This record gives sequence, C-alpha cells and structure tokens, in this order.
Amino acid sequence: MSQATFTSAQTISAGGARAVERCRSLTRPPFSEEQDALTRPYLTPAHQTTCARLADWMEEAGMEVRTDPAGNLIGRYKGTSDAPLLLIGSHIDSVRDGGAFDGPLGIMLGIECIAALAAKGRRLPFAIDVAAFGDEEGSRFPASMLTSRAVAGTLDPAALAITDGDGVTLDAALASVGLATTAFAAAAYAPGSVAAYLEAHIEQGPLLEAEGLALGVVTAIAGQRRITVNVTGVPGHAGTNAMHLRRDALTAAAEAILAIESVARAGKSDLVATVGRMTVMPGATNVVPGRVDFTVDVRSGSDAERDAATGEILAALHAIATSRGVTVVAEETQMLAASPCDPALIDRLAAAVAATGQEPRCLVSGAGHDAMVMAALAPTAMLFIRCTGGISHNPAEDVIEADVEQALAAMLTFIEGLAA
Ligand code: HGY
Ligand code: MN
Ligand code: MN
Repeated sequence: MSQATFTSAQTISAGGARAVERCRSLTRPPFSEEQDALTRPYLTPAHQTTCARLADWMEEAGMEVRTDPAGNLIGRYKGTSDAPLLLIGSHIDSVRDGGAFDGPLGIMLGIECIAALAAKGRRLPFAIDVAAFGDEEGSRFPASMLTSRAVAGTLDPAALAITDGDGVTLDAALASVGLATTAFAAAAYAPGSVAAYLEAHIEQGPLLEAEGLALGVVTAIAGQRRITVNVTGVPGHAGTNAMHLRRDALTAAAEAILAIESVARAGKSDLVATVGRMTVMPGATNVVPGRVDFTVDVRSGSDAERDAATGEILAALHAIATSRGVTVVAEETQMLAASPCDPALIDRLAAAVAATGQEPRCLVSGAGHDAMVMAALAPTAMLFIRCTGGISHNPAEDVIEADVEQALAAMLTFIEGLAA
C-alpha cells in the first residue's frame, strides 16, 4: 500500500484514544463522498481511500493486508499454528450523513488489539484476521451485508445483479476498482476455518447510557425484512383534477405509511417498522403525483413476530390500493433471520467485561450487524460500547474514550481466554 502521510492519529499512543481519533479522522473528504458530512458508500472513491488508510494502520500494527474479491480489506496477524482463526470485524461503509463510529470503531479496536499483542511480541496459537467489510449498510445498493455474506459463503449469486440509485451496476462498480462479480464468491472463508467471530460496535441505543454502563454483551441480533413499495396512480393537473376523481399516488402512500406505523406500534416492544426513503414522481408542484416509491424496514427479535407484522403491512397496502384505485407493488429486497450469539462466547465475553470491573450487561441488538451474517461461518460474539444519547446514523454520534479503552481491555482478555 502507498505510504500515506498519517494524520494526528499517529501522534496519539496506541489504544482506545487512538481508535477514537482515527474514527474521527475519517469523517470528511477524501474519506467521505460529501464535503460537509460523512457519506461513504461501498466501492466509491471515499471507500477506496479509506481502505488505503486502514491498510497503512493494519501494516503498522504488524498485519499482512489484502483486499478480497468482494472489496473487503482484511489484515492478518499470524499465529503459531494453522488452527481455526479468530476473525474480528465490522464495516467501513456508512449511511448518508452518518456518524464517525458506526462500523469503523470495531475495525479500529481490532487493529488496536493486534498492536497491543505485537508490542509484546505475543503470538497466539491461531491467526487473527481483522476485516473491514465494504457493504453492511446497503446505502448504495438495494441489499445490505453483501460483502460479509460473501465472506460467510452464504451469498446467492442472483443477489449480485443489482444497480445503485444512479444506475451503476454492481459489476461496473467492482470493475472500477479492479474486481468482478464473477470472482465475488471467492471471498468465502473455508467452512471450519474460523473458530470465532468477534465484533465490537457502538450500541446505537440508549440502554447502556441509561444504566451508567460502558459495555454490553449482545445475546442476539434482531431479524430484518426490507421491502420496496411502488404506488402507481394517475398523474394530473393540480388545478383541474377534482378531488373525488383523483388517483393520487402520494396520498395513498401517506395512508400506507401511517398504516405501517400503527402495525408496528401495536406489536411487542422490540417490533419496529421504518419508512426511510421515498421518491415522488414527477415531483412538480402543480402535478398530482402519479408514482411513489418507498422503502420499508421491519425488525423484531422474533422472526415469527417480524413475519406476522410484515403480513399485516402487506394486507394494509392491498386494502389501501383497492380503496384508492391505485396499484401497489411490494417487492422484498432482503430477509435476515434473527441471529443468536454463541452461548459459550457470550459467557467468555461477559467474563472479560467483568474483568474490567464492570458487571456484565446482556442485551438484544435492534440494529443489524455483520455478525448476524457471520453466524453462518462461525460462532459469534458482539461487544457493545455506550454511545452518547444512544444516537447513531447521525453526525452527532459520539463515544467516551475511557469506554473504548475498557472495550479494548475486554477484547484482549477475551482473546487471551480463547488462546488458553
Ligand atoms: O440497519 C442497521 O441496523 C445497520 O445499521 N445497518
Ligand atoms: Mn449502521
Ligand atoms: Mn453498524
């Protein structure tokens, strides 16, 4: 990798403070596609520049670095045997106008674990890989977690026939960085080659802060379903279309969105549904909208509840289409099953948290993570770190350096426990 000039992060000694500083140093161009916000979609120049910077940090920590066929950046810290390895990972892509820590913090903590081991000349009886997954958010292409699914070996090749919002195919985006969809599946690790997957991540919720705790141990990750909905009515003149004759796609969508909200509100506490993106066409002030596309994200800790709620939502959409004389087409773009973490690893991580002097706090993750995909390849463990106000997917996302130091200590205890 090119020898980049390091930012101030290099002047900070190794550890949690450096991990935090490095996350903060990646929030603007050339590490973001936006001038005044952090937006780092998969396979964009910002993603590539960020991987180059991460590669320098990984090499500096003592790792050999490679880019895999799915565009993930992976560093390896060799062990003293070829035993199944420990994979530490998180994602380096971001949502639009995201925060500095959602994803990168888990990667930087992985690098700090290796730096701490290398500083002591410590080699373990297994290798440790640190993976920067290129696409967890699905902020560029319709599906998410493409690249961790490639590593886990669970990707259906049909899932690669996708196009981003600007009409760029995944194939063209990969070709722009010298990769190809035909080789994508070669990113898979061999079954049995990974002993455990560990991901450190901000909680992205308020619980740890509310209870005055720095760290949490994840027991399971909520399942998700993503649906794109297309509402087609009849565009018309805003001045001459009588209200009772209209087939307005936007008012139909508005009724649908409130119906989605009420289904979720009626469910158990961890059932959530979100309409996060909507386009209105033709989008002119004096035209009755003829077409509306919007996304639906449904989650629950129970797949059965998630599926029941999805069924109610689809029934509501159908009833609205009939009553308003519009056409509604709903297409599922993703289904991710709820993913329990490994009981033995939960116990091991809880003991590592206790060793930092904090009572372990177990909790379910409402946010999705690459760990839910990696569970197909290896037993998984997730360490949550308090984030200020529980805020995430927001530039105000923030952490406390001491909490990140504490997370690093817990991860190193966890790693030594695996070695023992
Ligand atoms: O959507 C999620 O839960 C994650 O941040 N990608
Ligand atoms: Mn996220
Ligand atoms: Mn994340």
